[in-house]
Amino acid sequence: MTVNPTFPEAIVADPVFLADVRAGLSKPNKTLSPKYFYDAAGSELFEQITALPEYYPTRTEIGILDERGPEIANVLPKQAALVEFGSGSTAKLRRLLRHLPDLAAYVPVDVSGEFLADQAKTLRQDFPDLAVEAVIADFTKPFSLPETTGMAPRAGFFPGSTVGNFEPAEAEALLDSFGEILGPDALLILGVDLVKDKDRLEAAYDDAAGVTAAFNMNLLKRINHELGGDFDLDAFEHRAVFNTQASRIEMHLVSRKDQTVRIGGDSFAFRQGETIHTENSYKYTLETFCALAARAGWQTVTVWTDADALFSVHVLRR
Ligand code: AVJ
Repeated sequence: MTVNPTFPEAIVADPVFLADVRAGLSKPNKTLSPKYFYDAAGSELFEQITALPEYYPTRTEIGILDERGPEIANVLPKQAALVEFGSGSTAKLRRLLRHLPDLAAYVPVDVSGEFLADQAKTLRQDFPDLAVEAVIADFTKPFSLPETTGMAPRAGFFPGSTVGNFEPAEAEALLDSFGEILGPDALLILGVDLVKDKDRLEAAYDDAAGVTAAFNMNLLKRINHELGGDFDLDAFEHRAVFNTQASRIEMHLVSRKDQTVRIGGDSFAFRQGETIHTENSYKYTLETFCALAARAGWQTVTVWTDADALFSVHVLRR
């Protein structure tokens, strides 16, 4: 989204968003990319999701990071640069930083420049000795680390099971690319959600308060707002199912009736019950994830889980 600075209300359609929406809704099995969930409203809804009783990943991962902070500090070389791929909120990083007084630099990487600038500012206030070197980039594409990180040993941080948003083959390519970006001998600390009971998984993505439903529906709101779409929000509903075969939670928006939706000059027909597949969230076992990491050239140094084995934190080395 580009906001005209003179007229903050005048939203100029993002041509890439438009092209992606057109392409996704033109397929026989309609799709929209989960990366479009995160405008300001969507990011706020995601923050609310992380606090839901059903959504165990965030609090479980934070529990593991708190408990294992001293061990993470031991395995990280002194004066390392920590590169966070997609630095949504700094909540997890802040927990880690309490244990890492010797970190030379923190390099948050995110596509949202505005968000990054805000974060960097408050982090610098709270951790005056830490060099914060924000990089505006899409972490799924190659990018260079700031020169100032120089020869510092590198560690990557990829929490939140964001890796689960990628197809396993893409996740493998992504981890390989992280290795290329970080350079030889790097470490990578990442959070990975684990396979578990289907009911528990589905509840985490279809909460009683309807926050995840609102998060999913926000995609349609964005299309209406930013691309001039005319989605009737009452004519779609949220669905989350665990696809056991593929080992992934799938989120869909289901058309409640036969209908046609217009976006700009285009129209898209929906049959009753037809869905837009908006997100996959892959769930791994410790074995399947370690094998994926190994295929991407990463050796597992340590894996921790919580007592109920809901979530895992992996430390990998290239
Ligand atoms: C941010 C991708 C880790 O898959 O659990 C939460 C996104 N979607 N509820 C996840 C999400 C619906 C989340 N990730």
